[in-house]
Amino acid sequence: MRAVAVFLAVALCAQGAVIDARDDPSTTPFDKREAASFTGILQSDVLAGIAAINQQIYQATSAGSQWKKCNPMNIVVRREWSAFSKTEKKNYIQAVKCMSKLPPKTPKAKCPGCKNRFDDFLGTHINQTFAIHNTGNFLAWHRWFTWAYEQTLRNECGYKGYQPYHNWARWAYNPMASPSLDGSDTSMGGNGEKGCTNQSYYGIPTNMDPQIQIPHGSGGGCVKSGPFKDWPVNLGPVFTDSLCTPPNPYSNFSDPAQAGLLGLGHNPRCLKRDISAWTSSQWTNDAMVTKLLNSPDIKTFWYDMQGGNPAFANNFMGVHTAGHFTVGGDPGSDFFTSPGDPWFYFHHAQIDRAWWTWQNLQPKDRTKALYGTIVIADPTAPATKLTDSMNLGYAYPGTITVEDAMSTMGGPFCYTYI
Ligand SMILES: *[C@@H]1O[C@H](CO)[C@@H](O)[C@H](O)[C@H]1NC(C)=O
Ligand SMILES: *[C@@H]1O[C@H](CO)[C@@H](O)[C@H](O)[C@H]1NC(C)=O
Ligand SMILES: *[C@@H]1O[C@H](CO)[C@@H](O)[C@H](O)[C@H]1NC(C)=O
Ligand SMILES: [Cu+2]
Repeated sequence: MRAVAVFLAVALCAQGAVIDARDDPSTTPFDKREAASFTGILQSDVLAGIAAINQQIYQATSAGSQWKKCNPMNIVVRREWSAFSKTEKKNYIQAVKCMSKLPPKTPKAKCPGCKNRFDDFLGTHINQTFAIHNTGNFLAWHRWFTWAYEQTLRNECGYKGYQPYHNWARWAYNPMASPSLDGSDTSMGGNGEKGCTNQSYYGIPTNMDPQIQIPHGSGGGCVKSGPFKDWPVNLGPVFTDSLCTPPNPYSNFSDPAQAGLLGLGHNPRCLKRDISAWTSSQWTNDAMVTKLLNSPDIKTFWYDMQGGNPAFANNFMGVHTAGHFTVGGDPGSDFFTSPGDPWFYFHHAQIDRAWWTWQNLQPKDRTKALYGTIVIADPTAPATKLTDSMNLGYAYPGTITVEDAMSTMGGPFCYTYI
């Protein structure tokens, strides 16, 4: 238990020991409360801090054999990008670029457009899109996917650190000021140049039937500054919201010869972004994230994260879609191809952190809580089971079960968030 005590102390300090005197939230108007979050401590981070402590206590007291494999002595910590030193940032950036220079492991016949190791992950995500979004395995699969990407940065590109995340609420009112998107040489690149100006909005869920219309921001064109200005985007689109994206050579859904290849042809182009504070300020602010984390059950959490039920009605985007459309553009606006923008992994690490927080607010009841079916947005399909197997195609070897991915201290994992 001594180790736990040490961990708790560390976790408490890291969460910010100084809780400043703030206005009573119940009497502060909504907009003022939001502004206060900037200088004070985020409610969603307080919940994450409680979750970090709960998880260690739960694992120590009830997950006996697992605790021997993963405990505060060997657990690794994922941090926000703003907590990385300049050197740590440069090392991460260098490793991501390295992945784009290593040869792909996916056979050409399976993914003609996969040109590098980074594309292996993107190709897998495109190929499995209908089985991993709006499904019961959505969170588990993406937890594993993000972890496998982190492992690949470390094992194949010499990276010594861990996957950073983007704390949505912290930058919700000005995402372009976040160190991951400020365009500096220690960022993941900034906004795109002004472009795609013949398009006035991006429609959620689709341009044809928009429930929400995201106004065109100040970008839309290629990212032309920062470390990712020459970043190659090779695959997709499949379902992009950017009308300025040329079609993939394989994009005919009614051609049986293209089945299994949709979006996987070579379509080389620049990385485009249209960073949207309009989106992040409304749906990834601290109040929104805190509400999500206070979901009473997995069904509520699952729907709330992905745009409510029915999705995107009631002018509600949910943190998942809103995070993607915080960068938008191409490939960011295409839920098949979004991992073609390396910032994807910052967003999905935060998705994972939100799930981890929710789980560990009540670890006994929630660690294995599952909701959803095996087919995208199809409630009539068979329910996802803890015993269902998952794979990452050619991106990463092996299979694990959904159950293996329910805890960040179980299965192949041993990490926490600060
Ligand atoms: C906008 O311009 C792009 C070329 O930059 C073109 O491909 C696209 O079809 C245009 N969209 C509309 C709605 O006119
Ligand atoms: C898509 O494939 C179908 C079936 O092969 C074919 O009839 C159709 O013409 C194709 N559409 C386009 C736009 O090429
Ligand atoms: C796509 O999925 C199918 C079916 O699971 C699999 O056979 C194929 O190898 C996958 N292709 C890629 C590029 O991962
Ligand atoms: Cu995804």
